[in-house]
Amino acid sequence: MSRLEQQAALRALLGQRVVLLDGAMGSMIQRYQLGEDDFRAHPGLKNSAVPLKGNNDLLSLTRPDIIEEIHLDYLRAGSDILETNTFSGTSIAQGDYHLQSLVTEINTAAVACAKRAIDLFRSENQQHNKLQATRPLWIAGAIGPTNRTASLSPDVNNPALRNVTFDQLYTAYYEQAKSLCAAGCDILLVETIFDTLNAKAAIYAIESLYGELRAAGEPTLPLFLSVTITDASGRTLSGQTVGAFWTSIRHAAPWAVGINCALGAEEMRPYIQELSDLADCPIICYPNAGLPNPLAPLGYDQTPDMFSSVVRSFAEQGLVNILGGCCGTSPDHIRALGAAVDGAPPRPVPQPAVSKKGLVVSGLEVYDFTKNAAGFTLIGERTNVTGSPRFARLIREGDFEGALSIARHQVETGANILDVNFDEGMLDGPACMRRFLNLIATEPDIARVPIMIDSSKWEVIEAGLQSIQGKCIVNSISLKGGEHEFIEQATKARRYGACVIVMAFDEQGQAVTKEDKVRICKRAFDILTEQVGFPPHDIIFDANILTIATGMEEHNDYALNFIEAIGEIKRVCPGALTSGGVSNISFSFRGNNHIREAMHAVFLYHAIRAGLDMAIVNAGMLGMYDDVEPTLRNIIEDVILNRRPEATEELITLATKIKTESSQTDPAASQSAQRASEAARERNSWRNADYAGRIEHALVHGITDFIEIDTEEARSALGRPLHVIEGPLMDGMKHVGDLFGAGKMFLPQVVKSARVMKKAVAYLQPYMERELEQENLTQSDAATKVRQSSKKTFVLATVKGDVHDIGKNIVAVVLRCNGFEVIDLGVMVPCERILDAVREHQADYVGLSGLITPSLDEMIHNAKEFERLGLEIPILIGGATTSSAHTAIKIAEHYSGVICHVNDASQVVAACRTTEDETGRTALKAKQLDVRQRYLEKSTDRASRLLPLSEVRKKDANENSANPLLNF
Ligand code: THG
Repeated sequence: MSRLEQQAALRALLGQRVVLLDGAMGSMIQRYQLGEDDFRAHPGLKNSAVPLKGNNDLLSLTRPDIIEEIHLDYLRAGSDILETNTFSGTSIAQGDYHLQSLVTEINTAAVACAKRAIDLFRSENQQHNKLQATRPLWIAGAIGPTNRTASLSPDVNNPALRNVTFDQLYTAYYEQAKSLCAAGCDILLVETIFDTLNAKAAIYAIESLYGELRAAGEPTLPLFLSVTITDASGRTLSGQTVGAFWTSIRHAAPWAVGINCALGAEEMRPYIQELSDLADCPIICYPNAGLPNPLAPLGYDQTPDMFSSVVRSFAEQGLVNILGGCCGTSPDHIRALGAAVDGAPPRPVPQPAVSKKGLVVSGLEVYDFTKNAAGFTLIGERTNVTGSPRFARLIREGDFEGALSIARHQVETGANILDVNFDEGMLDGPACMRRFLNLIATEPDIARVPIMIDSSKWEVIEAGLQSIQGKCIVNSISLKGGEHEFIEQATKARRYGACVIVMAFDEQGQAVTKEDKVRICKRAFDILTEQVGFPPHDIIFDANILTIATGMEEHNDYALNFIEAIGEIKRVCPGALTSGGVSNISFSFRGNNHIREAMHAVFLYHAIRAGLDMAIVNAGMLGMYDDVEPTLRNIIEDVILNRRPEATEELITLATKIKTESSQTDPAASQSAQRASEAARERNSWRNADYAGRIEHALVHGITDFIEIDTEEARSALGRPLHVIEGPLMDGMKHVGDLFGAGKMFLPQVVKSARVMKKAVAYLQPYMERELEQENLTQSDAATKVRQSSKKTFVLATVKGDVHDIGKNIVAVVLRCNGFEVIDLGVMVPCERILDAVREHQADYVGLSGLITPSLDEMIHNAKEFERLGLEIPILIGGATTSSAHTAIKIAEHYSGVICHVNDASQVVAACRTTEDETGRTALKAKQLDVRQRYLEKSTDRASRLLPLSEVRKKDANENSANPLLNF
């Protein structure tokens, strides 16, 4: 079959029944119990300096027989679509093994394995089962998320930092997608998306590739996108809701969109429901077999029957079109799934409903223009170096954190969207844009809203587009530089998934008359919809709000021209929206905010009635038409609508009068100023609580402003700095942990809490050191003097064979925030290096992290080595597949020192405390012994009655585990 026939067959099948994907690759590979040699069986790999075991993508080159066999097993189980063994097939992921140069080979070999499996499957059925031998099958090239996030900072002290750029991701995704396409797969599947900005880079890369294919007259491939919802709050790792994710990637026009991996099928249900309600394309869903459980025979909680009965209900409810399994699933799961959904109708793919055709943008959350109750959208203007002297000063002085507070204030006072502008000669525009947007991304109460990237320089806009995971608004493009440039910029904006503001400019300059405004907008509209493929609702026209009441007669019609153009533009450009920069109108009255606010209120009243959809305004300073004093309002109305030529003169006279009066009376008399100060009072009411309440509020809301004052108050009340840490600070963090666990906070918020904690501990640090000095002086004991610092040292490592470190890095952050000295040895750390570091740094604790199941064995090996060498240091165990049961049963027995499992990063400090004192240690050891004994009793029982030993031995593993972040 040709590619196009393959695609037609897929569409047809999607209309007939639920299509079956395969299950996990990693778990199956684990059953073969491969060793380092298996991963090196290739000329280029023999002498690798890094251990390669665990780099499963290599097996397509070194043990293609195994990969083929696994694919074949899935085909026999009924899979319609095979996923290639290329989850880590980008130069970024392979970089961990110094194997960037093998990317093309790895992807090519992986597709070949899937193809050979299909050939084998067809030939084994050729004789006896024609139906099986001829059923259509597809190969989906799997593209994982890489192990870096473009929207999160790897360093809590530097929230603007990123360890990967959009360009780097673009290059890596492009290379992988190109290899997969060239090798002949049928579908591209960008999966396990934990950061939408990563996915947007993948989409951009794939779109570039498809552009080349189209130019060469070749067909493109269907694109599937699958996100993973890691937080109990229903958010992605980088903090987006399901709706915000869909809004951010919708421009890719995926063939299918869905959810995979994460917490297990049952927990996924509300999010699949949500996505199914939104998406006008097929839904793909492949959950884990429940939660990782290294003690379960297959490494995960759910048996094929349990798994398929939950997932079947998705099909019964009409929520899904493509079903399969992620971590912990096997051909048996897929076989059971196939039987369970046999005969179930596929979800009917909805046509985009009329109401869904409006403009929707997103930050961490969705902003739907059609659902705005006010019927009008406010865009905050103050984060603009030319529009706010204060913002400009903060940026010039490099105080980006201070500048953030302006953004926050705009959101708090009602901005639905933020306009961000760095167009000033002395600034490095792209760098400022990147840095500021990176900072915003780490502030969930600001990042909640969508961003409007405001610049007259395309390179600044592009820097902005590469820094935002949500769907943003480009402000602006125009025909000023001719059609070629216009089309080029619009095409790029679209590839980044943004909508655009089009200014009513053309090659001749800015449109002033109503006719020119309408004509230019219509010309732009036709180009965008017909040549660039822009949906009309993603186009916003700005017909130029120009300054009136300047004293020049030819300016008197400016406001009226704008207002009258609005309705006409919307009539000739159906579906498009309109916007404008309202504060421009009143520049003649600079310094007289009373008059300016009144002008804005009156102007907006008329513009909104004419159909204006949104405006760039000073969000906290908007008055209401009805509140404007009637005499003033009348004159302003005359000026705006140009009803009387002498009105401008009268307004100027009145303005002078009002200005003198107001400078004599209360300068804050304006109503909006009053409202703003009320809002400020409301915002600060938490300051009335006692210090513990205030500390808790600051931690939960991530507010650093007062934490030192409150910590000091707690210190003087409680006497000792340690009491503050162990009391109100730990209580607050516990509350944060509880909220996180309950899904009421999401990760970027927790990271902010950690920053508040860090500031408090840093404040207390000198007091703790002083206490220690005094102790030393009074005791004059040589041994106590040795330890000048109260800092405890923690050696942390992801164990050999494992490259996952997102969770481990968060643990490091939490520890550092709590005053620990952290020696982070990185990933794939052999036991000897951990031992060396423990000795060299005289460590107080060691933390072993791992995400994939084989790491559990490596941890056991570490424990044995520590024991052999007579160490007694507490060992902390963490990572997605680890558990307190596994730690108790399989690891603890090999070590006489204490070994403690840590469930998530928020608990690491508490775990350290447990291991510190004798009672905690004894209790923990007793509990572990009890768990171990009960398990032994049960399993001897079970082994003799239920399971063949071979089954028990087969342990499951997986690369893309359940929840890389909550665990470390
Ligand atoms: N259309 C589009 N984008 C725009 C504009 C537009 N972006 C910029 C601008 N115009 C809209 N933003 C502002 C921001 C601030 C002001 C005006 C427009 C403003 N600032 C006060 C001043 O300069 O007098 C600041 C005074 C102060 O804070 O002391 O008026 O039209 N698409």
